[in-house]
Amino acid sequence: MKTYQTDKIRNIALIGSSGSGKTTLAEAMLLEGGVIERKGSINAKSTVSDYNEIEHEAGNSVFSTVLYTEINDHKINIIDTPGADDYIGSVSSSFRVIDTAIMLLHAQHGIEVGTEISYRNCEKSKKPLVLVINQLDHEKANFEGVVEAAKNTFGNKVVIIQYPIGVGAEFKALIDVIKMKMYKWNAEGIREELPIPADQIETAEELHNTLVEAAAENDEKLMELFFEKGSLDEDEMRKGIRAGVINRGLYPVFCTSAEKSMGIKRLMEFIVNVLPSPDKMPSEVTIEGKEIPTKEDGPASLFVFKSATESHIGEINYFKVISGKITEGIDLTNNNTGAKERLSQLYVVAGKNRQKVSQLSAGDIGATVKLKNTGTNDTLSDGKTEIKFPPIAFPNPKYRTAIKAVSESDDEKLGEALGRINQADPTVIIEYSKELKQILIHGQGEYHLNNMVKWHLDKIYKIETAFFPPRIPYRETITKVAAASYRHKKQSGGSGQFGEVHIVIEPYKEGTPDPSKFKVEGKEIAVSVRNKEEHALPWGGKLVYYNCIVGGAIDARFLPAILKGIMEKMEEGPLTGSYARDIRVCVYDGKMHPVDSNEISFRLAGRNAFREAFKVAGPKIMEPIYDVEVLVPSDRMGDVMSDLQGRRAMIEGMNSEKGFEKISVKVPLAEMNKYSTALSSISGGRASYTMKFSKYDQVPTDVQEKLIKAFEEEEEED
Ligand SMILES: Nc1nc2c(ncn2[C@@H]2O[C@H](COP(=O)(O)OP(=O)(O)O)[C@@H](O)[C@H]2O)c(=O)[nH]1
Ligand SMILES: [Mg+2]
Repeated sequence: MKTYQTDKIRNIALIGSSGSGKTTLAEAMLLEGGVIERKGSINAKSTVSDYNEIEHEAGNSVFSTVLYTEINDHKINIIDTPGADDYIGSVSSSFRVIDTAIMLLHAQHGIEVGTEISYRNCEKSKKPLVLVINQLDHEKANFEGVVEAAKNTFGNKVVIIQYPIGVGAEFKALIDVIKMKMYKWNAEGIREELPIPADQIETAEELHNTLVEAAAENDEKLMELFFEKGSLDEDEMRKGIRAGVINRGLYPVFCTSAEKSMGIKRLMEFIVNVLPSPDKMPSEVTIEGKEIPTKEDGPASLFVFKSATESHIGEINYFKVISGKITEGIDLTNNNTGAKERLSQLYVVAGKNRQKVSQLSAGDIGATVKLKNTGTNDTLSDGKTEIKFPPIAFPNPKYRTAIKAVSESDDEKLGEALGRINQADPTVIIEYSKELKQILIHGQGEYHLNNMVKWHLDKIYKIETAFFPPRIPYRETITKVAAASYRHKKQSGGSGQFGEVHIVIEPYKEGTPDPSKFKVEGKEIAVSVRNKEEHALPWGGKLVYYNCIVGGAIDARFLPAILKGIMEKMEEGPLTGSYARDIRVCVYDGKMHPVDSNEISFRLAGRNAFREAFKVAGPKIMEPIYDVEVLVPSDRMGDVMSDLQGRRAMIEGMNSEKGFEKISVKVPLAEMNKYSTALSSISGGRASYTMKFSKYDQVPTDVQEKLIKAFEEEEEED
């Protein structure tokens, strides 16, 4: 494998909805470049890109796959991304290292939800975009319809570079309005370059002129030239198109049939002739804000964007060279973990195929193995420069499940396996919840966790696990003032235990003045505050603790013990065992025994007094509420809305955007269990959603009663 200099490298990602043909297109590009000799197929489970067993079972891409191909002395690094929303994580990391996104549109379906999602990701990343209308050999292909829909969705940045002559079984040729040539495939699939036939000249010229104008618009000098000459030559057009693509003012449209390898070579030529090399794009910026130019003669640095454990090689790290040259055997420092790493083997990777290389230049993408302590998001550089590049921004999780090993003896193994799965896919987040007493895994959808994670645990790590619905992190609080006293007394042989406390509790609200008297059930209790402690609780909200003891009824040294007892109950609320929050407690009286009083007695007295008071203080259960945003095709709007209403959703707003409705709602977490699956079945997989924690709110009375009852039953069982 030869080494490529920075200006001979192009980095692209294939994005777009599931089924549009990304993996098949990648395969066709590898074949065209001679990287593979025969073309695999999705149906025969033999593509280079979908090489994981899980992808064979699923029938589509689950991971982003790094691939490369070669054409005209250039190397094209391709990242084939999965279309399904569940696997969005690897799309985020791909965007981090590529320079241009190539978005496939299915020639029959045009703009799908997956297209919309891909487009939004692309906009966020501010990367240039090229459109490819694929499956033009499909019997229901509709080129004009798809272009029209694309213009409606993406605006008039959409500019045709190629159009097909005939679609479906008739798709045998396309006309290219940069080259002003016709490409025709004969019965053997061999491409011929022909002049544009007479009946197409008018259309081709019209489109050519539109393209020339669009190209000229991006460069003042070209614009002047265009006015002078009335046209631009091929080189001038390329220059204008490149400028337009880079500043995202132009989305050129190409035509392919990935399945039949039509239009592939021309697309690859465009990628190397017109699309930017890594050094033409904005430089990477370190966390400290320092620009690192993509140059071969700079200091060696690289960024790890993916790490995975693969069956035959173990751990493999995929990286992009940010600056300088990475040579075989180079010694680098991992600036995130401090590890000194020797990169004794360098590879370029095409899915399951790997090729050793001796050097990779700035801007190139490669892989290495056997590093000691390096993973996704780490920056490695030569000792002289201690730089760190910002981590990849992964989307918030929106689906969670509890998990446990069927056999307790596998607990440790499970922990390790989950750690590795998180390394390979950082959108799988592992949480050991002390509060819920469960291991939770968070991810992007039911499929993501119940299938992808489960599959790895079963097949790779061989751990039998059970998945079940996670508990909801409820909170408890009170709504009115209440008083209680409790005497803890125990006489057993020698020394006994004695402690008595009298307390008043009331709801805590930010900014209310300290108490001087309470009215409890008609009685008035006057207090004077001697000491105040304000505790911000680790689970949110506050506990304010007042010492209002008069006349030394209880020694000050016992007050921490009383607080400890109260905290124990705050950690395990009286209604459902959930955390309590936002309460003021005032200890105003009590009794001591000269011999028997000790810390444990006051801890227990405090705990029990608090529990008694809590029960009569109008206790309420609070539940987490999430902001949920659903993107749904207009024709499925009604079904999605009525489903949401069944989930106690509060509608916050609705917006129409280009055939889609964006619904913003607040929904209790307890009602979001399996939402991704439900939404998918209501919308035929055409909707998507995001969710984010918003606040805690009181649950309705009927729900509260159910929860208390369930907790009591659970307690009895224990
Ligand atoms: N007829 C036709 N089928 C295609 C074409 N490209 C892909 N396919 C088929 O469409 C299905 C989805 O393709 P795949 O490459 O997995 O799509 P991806 O999800 O975007 O990666 C597979 O069955 C392919 O064989 C094409 O250009 N024409
Ligand atoms: Mg795929």
